Formats: sequence, structure tokens, C-alpha cells
Amino acid sequence: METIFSSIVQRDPQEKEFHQAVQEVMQSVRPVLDRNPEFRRQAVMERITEPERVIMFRVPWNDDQGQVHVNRGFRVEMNSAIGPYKGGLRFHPSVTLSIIKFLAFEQVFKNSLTTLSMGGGKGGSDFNPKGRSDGEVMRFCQNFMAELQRHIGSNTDIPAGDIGVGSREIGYLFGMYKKLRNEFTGVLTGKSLDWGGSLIRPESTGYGMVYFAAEMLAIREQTLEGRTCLVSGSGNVAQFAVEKILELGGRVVTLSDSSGYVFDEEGLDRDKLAYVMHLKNIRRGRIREYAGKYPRAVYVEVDPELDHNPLWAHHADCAFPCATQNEINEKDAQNLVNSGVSLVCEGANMPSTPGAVKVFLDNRILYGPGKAANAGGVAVSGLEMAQNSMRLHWPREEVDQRLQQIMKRIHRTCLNSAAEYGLEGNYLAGANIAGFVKVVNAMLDQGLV
Ligand code: NDP
Ligand code: 2IT
Repeated sequence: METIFSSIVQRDPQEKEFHQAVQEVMQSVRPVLDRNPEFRRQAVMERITEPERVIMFRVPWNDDQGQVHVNRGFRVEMNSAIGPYKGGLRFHPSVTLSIIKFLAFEQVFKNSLTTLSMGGGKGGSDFNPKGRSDGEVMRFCQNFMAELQRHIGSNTDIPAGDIGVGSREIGYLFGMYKKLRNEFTGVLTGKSLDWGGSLIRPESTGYGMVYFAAEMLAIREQTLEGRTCLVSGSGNVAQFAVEKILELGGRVVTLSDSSGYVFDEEGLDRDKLAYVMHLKNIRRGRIREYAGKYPRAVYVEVDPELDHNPLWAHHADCAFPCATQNEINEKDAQNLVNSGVSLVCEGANMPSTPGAVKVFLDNRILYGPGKAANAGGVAVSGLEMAQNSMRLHWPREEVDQRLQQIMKRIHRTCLNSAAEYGLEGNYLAGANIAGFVKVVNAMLDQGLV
């Protein structure tokens, strides 16, 4: 295993996030490889960590003043053993090939856990939509799709949203695909309802994560009722996580963005959440404005040089990181444990560093890893694809019921797979093992391709 890992690092030494994601999975699946010696001869680890295809392209576009900009576009088609590539697009200045490869790698196991027929992929660009007009975003999306359309298709590769890609961007991307290919198909998910979207898709990642957390708590005969919750982020996942936590009787006291966080000791309620949704989705403003609107809340600017994020030091019962990768480091994790948190459930992808994860596992925190806990988003994307193929729409209750069943099943699968290897209660090991075994078996069935 060590040799395989060092050759992965040597091949692409700068891809730190990708190495982090690979190392975590490799550690978890070691007992599976020990039990299956033929996996070594078949080089399954080397095969599953090498993308089937990597696409990188230039995206030139004009701003409103006529200035030309050049960004880089990516699509990593990681694994198609169990279905067409599926995974979101991220538009954020921090995007690199390493970030997209780690996300695509995580997506393979996550999609496998959903039980739906979806392989793993991810894409995006270092384009920064912040402060850009609708016209600028539209022109960027059109030029991005001018290239991406050659590589995707409703039975080949089906992108969706992620950070910086919401319904506005999906609309512009879909419009350009349709114009270039002259076909109206379910090539993207997260579409608006009037033209092929699914009910509950916007809510699904946040709702699904909270359903997963409720399942974890139920194991200890607990519920979210009356529990104080720290939530980070204030985008799509955070917003609907808050909505579901409130519905289940929990108390949410924080939200954040990349500049800082708000602490509202009184707790959010439906009206405050509606304000946040309008602020972030319509006005595209900053979370600091929340403290202006609700003066009893405080806004804390977060210094990126600080060795911890004070958001994670507030007294609470549960923590839901819903912003970005590596937002909880070892010190933050220790702060969470010290301030009484007994459940950490990840809405974001890989929000906890390896040091933080170790703190959670050592302290027997109920720890729900992102690839299991946030799988509700891509699961409902899978349901959107099913509805598009049938050319019909399921009602809200039906999609929500299916989402709840899928999250319950993923929770159970994690526990069962962990127990099979003597790792009772370790959701991280369970998620990695279950996701891995299904994909590897499919790869072996299909031969060397
Ligand atoms: P949004 O773009 O809607 O929101 C992202 C939020 O995270 C914003 O509040 C943003 O703040 C904050 N954020 C982004 N980058 C950073 C950073 N570098 N440091 C601190 N905060 C940051 O994205 P989503 O809500 O869709 O995604 C959030 C997370 O959930 C991501 O990790 C994503 O991969 C994951 N996820 C999303 C799914 C989905 O269906 N959308 C499905 C599964 C996982 P700011 O406004 O300042 O940028
Ligand atoms: O990380 C993720 O699972 C997503 N951004 C959603 C992917 C999808 O295809 O819906």
C-alpha cells in the first residue's frame, strides 16, 4: 500500500488534496485487500486511483467592459464501472486539477453508496463568479459549455452544481448545450422545475445530511430536538440543512462564508432563514449583513492566518460543516470535543483534515463522513435523471420519501460494512469499504478497460 501511495504522490507531487482523499480511502480498505489477495494481482488500487479521462481546456470570455479574460476548465471522468460519470461543477478561484481530482475520487464512492447507477466525475473552473454580472456569468458559462459539450451526454457524463454553480449557472449551461447539440435531454441535473428539474433537488443535500444525522443519533436513542447546532457555510447545502434542523426541533446558532461567521445566540428561525436565502441567493450579499439586520447576533471576521476557526469553539451538541474542504483542522476538532459536541456530520466534501478525523474517532464522536452524509444531493440528481428518462415528474412527497429511504439505507450500509471488518460504529471505514467493494467488483467483471 505504501509503495502504491508513494508512486501516486511521485507521479503528481503537487496534488495535495487528491493525495489526502486517496490516503484516507487506502487506509480504510486495507483489510478488504488483505482478505482478497487477487485484488493485488489485479492492481485494483492503482486502477481506481487513476482517472479514466482528464479534460482540461481554455475558457476565454469578455467582461462587461470588453476586457478579455482566460480561465481554465476541467472535467475529470474518474470511474464509469457502475454507471455514466456523474458529479458536480465547481466555479471558484481556488479550483485546481488537484481539487477536481479529489472531488471526482470521492464522488466514485459516494455514488456507489447511493445504490443508483452512477459512476464518478467532477469538473469546474477557477472562474470567480463573485461580483460578476449575470451577463458575464452567462458568457462564461456559454464558453465553458462550448468545449464541455464534446465530452458529456445524458448516457455518458451528467454534470450538476457544486460551489459557485447553482440554478442560474445550470440554466446558462443547459441553454448552450441545447443550442449546440440541438437536443433537449437530461444532460445536467439541478435544472429548474419548468424545464426538467426535480422537486427536492435544491433541498436534497442539506435535508439528506440531516436525515443521516438523525439516523446516527437514533443509534444512541437520541434526537435533534433541543440540540444546539453549529453550521458553517451559507450556500445551498447550509441553507437547507438549517431548514431541516429547525423542522426537527434543533437550534442553529452559526452560519458563515469565506470572510467570517455570525453567531446568533437566540438561534435562527424560519424568518431569519428566509432573510439568509434572499441575502445569499437573490442579492448575492455577505453573511456579515445578518448581524446588521439582527443586531443581537455578532459577526466575527475570520483571520485566515489564525491556527483555528473560532466558529468551532462555541458550545454546542452537533456540528455540520457545509462550506468547503479542510475547514476543520485538528485544533478545531479538539475545540469541538472540548465544547461538548458529540456529533459531526459533513455536508461539505472532505471538510475535516486527517488530524481532525482522528480526534473525532479517538473521542468516539458520532462522525458522519461527507461521502455518506452528503450523498442525498447526488442521489436526488439520480432521481432527476430517472424522471427525465421517463419524461414525467414525481410529486415532492415521493422524492422526499425516496431520499429518506436512501439516506437510511446508506447509514445502515456504513454500519454493516464496518461491523463486517470488526470496526463497529466507524462510519468512515464503513462508507469507504462499501463504496469501494461495489465499484471494484464491477471493474473486475468488466475486464481491463
Ligand atoms: P454554495 O456555493 O452554494 O455555497 C458555498 C458556501 O461555502 C458559501 O457560504 C461560501 O462562502 C462558502 N465557501 C466556499 N469556499 C470557501 C472557502 N474556501 N472558505 C470558506 N468558506 C467557503 O455551495 P454548496 O452549498 O453547494 O456547497 C457547499 C459544500 O457542499 C461544498 O463542499 C460542496 O462540494 C458540498 N456538496 C454540495 C452538494 C450540492 O448538491 N450542492 C452535494 C454534496 C456536497 P462565500 O460566499 O464567501 O464563497
Ligand atoms: O458533491 C456532490 O455530490 C455534488 N456536488 C452533487 C453532484 C450531483 O451530480 O448532483
